[in-house]
Amino acid sequence: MLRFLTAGESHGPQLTVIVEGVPAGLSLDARRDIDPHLRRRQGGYGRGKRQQIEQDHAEIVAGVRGGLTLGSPVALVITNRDWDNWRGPMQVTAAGFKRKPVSRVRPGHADLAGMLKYDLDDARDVLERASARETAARVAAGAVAMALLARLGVQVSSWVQRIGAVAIDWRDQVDPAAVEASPVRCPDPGASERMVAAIDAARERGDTLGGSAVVTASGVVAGLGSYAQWDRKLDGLIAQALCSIPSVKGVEIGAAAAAARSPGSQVHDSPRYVEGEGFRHLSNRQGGLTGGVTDGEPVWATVHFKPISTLLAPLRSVDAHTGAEVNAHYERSDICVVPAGAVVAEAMLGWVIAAAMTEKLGGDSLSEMRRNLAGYRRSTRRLR
Ligand code: EPS
Repeated sequence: MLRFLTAGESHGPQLTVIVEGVPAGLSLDARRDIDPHLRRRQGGYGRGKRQQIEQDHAEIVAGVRGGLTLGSPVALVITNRDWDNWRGPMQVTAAGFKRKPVSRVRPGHADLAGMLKYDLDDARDVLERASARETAARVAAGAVAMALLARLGVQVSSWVQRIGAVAIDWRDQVDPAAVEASPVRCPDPGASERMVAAIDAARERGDTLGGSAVVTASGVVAGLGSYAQWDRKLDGLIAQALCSIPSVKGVEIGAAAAAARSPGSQVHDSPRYVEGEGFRHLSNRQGGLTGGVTDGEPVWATVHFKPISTLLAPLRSVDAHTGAEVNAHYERSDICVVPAGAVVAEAMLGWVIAAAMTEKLGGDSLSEMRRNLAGYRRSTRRLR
């Protein structure tokens, strides 16, 4: 079983990730396989000043020897450079600690719900962990999954479809170079410019913007997941993983919203048998998933992000200590995180697919997985 756990506060010393169940024999190098994804997550037009402080790098501290995974847990550490500025407020020990509680909770942030849940009188105790900083740890875990997926013929990618009111139509072919070249990870240069202008205008107003990103996994074999039990359906697992990303309030598998508006005759993907290739579909509106099981087409989903909840022009809110109506707390913030969120969505989709492949193919060693994949592919090409 593949699983990962993360720990770390946004302004604490470091983020820590433990990835368990990585097969033995996978070549893994942090600078080659993980850091480029961390860098992509840090980018994107509309980020705040924090990203000028951090230069995320993952250090592998367990589970790899001589460049190859051992089959034991892989442990990773990402240092928070900003810790140097927060040693006082974030100190671990009690002696000499002075608390300056944050009580003007932000609408749309976990501040208030977290204080109520854990009986805390300081929103900082909540916001340090309910921070998108945690997504750096997820991207590191996802990068390990993607290193495995690359050896199993799967590629994961993403692109931004909407920022605020600026959107482009859905497309099934996207030039990855155009996405990487865009400051907002949008493959259309004209729309990219309009998105950048929309972010600038939001910044001027002291406001924030959300949007939507498409995330795709290609090269996925048919038969991952299950139609037999609710908690093993892969579409459900993908939706959970993507919806758990901070700011995400909605996930569509395939062309779900369009399907809801259309008659059945225009929605379903007809299968065909292609000699030498096996079963294929003439279209892929179902997002590569039928009945909770992959059908051999690329898996794709659209992730909808709400605008982030820390606004320079603060929203009216409440002081959690006094109950008085006040302006919400503000230190500094991002304006738009959709481009970065798309990279996090890649990590989460890659993670779920890698976990499903490990379950299907046996995950003790990479050689075992590759052998089983080759045998499985042969059997799925047969017309019975
Ligand atoms: C975040 C607030 C900002 C973001 C942070 C998430 O951090 P700070 O409070 O230090 O300015 O930059 O995101 C990251 C640090 C990151 O690496 O993505 C929040 O409140 O969620």
